[in-house]
Amino acid sequence: MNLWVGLVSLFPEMVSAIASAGILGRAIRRGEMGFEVFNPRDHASDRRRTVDDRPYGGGPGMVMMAEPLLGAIGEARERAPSPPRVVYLSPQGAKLDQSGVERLSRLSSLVLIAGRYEGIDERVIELAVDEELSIGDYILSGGELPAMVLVDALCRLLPGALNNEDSIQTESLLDGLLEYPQYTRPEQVGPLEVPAVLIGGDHGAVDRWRRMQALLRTWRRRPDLLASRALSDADSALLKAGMLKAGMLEAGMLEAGLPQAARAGTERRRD
Ligand code: 9WO
Repeated sequence: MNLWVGLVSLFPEMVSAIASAGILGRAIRRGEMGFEVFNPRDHASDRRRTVDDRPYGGGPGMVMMAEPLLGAIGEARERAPSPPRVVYLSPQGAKLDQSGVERLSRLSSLVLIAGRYEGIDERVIELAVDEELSIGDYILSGGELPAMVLVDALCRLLPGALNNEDSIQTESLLDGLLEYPQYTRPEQVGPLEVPAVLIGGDHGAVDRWRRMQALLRTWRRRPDLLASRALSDADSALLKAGMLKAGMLEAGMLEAGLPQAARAGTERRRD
């Protein structure tokens, strides 16, 4: 097993459903990823199995109690094949990106905590959490979906999970660019035809076209991704040629170097 993940959640049926489908389900069934769910309700101390209580200081809603959570985290630690890193998914966390997923994929054991209600008792974070992560700036009804987003992203990086090294290599963001547009049969959909270069059989031309499309898309939609990365001479030339062809630039405009990223993203959206 490459990576063992324990997930602490009040909704085990919800996460098990996600964990049984698709590439993730296959990775778990094949034992490439270990995956177990731990329910804080099994660690409640009263007859009614209470896991939430009202916030000290007042205010709306309920807070997840420390002890059932700590009990479930403890059970997950015991089950983990090696001392795990403990991650709490919350809007207060640092933003997760592909490099963060890669870092976590190098661990051998990981415990994820999915919160519910208005959050968890802060002392759980102080006592048992190594790291707080967010998958984006929005509020959900619980941390289960963010936890499974992370698990899904992780499983794709494990050896054998995608059974296809190539698609990992060329995939979106893995070399820091957005993906090029893709087409399959038929050649014509309504008024739209597949770009001729993709049908011509010139594989070098296909590669250059795709790279140019990826660069153009990234320039227009996610200039922040280009700003933090130096373009090779070949990529600069491709981007320049693509921009000229798309009418984004007048000839000669680029002689002083590529325009600032700030100008990008203001262009019309169609490629
Ligand atoms: C709701 C709320 C209502 C009134 C006052 C304070 C409040 N805080 C919250 C809140 O943050 N609820 C969270 C719901 C508690 C933890 C689980 N929930 C959650 C996790 N929503 N969104 C996430 C999340 C996690 C990771 N990345 C993006 C979103």
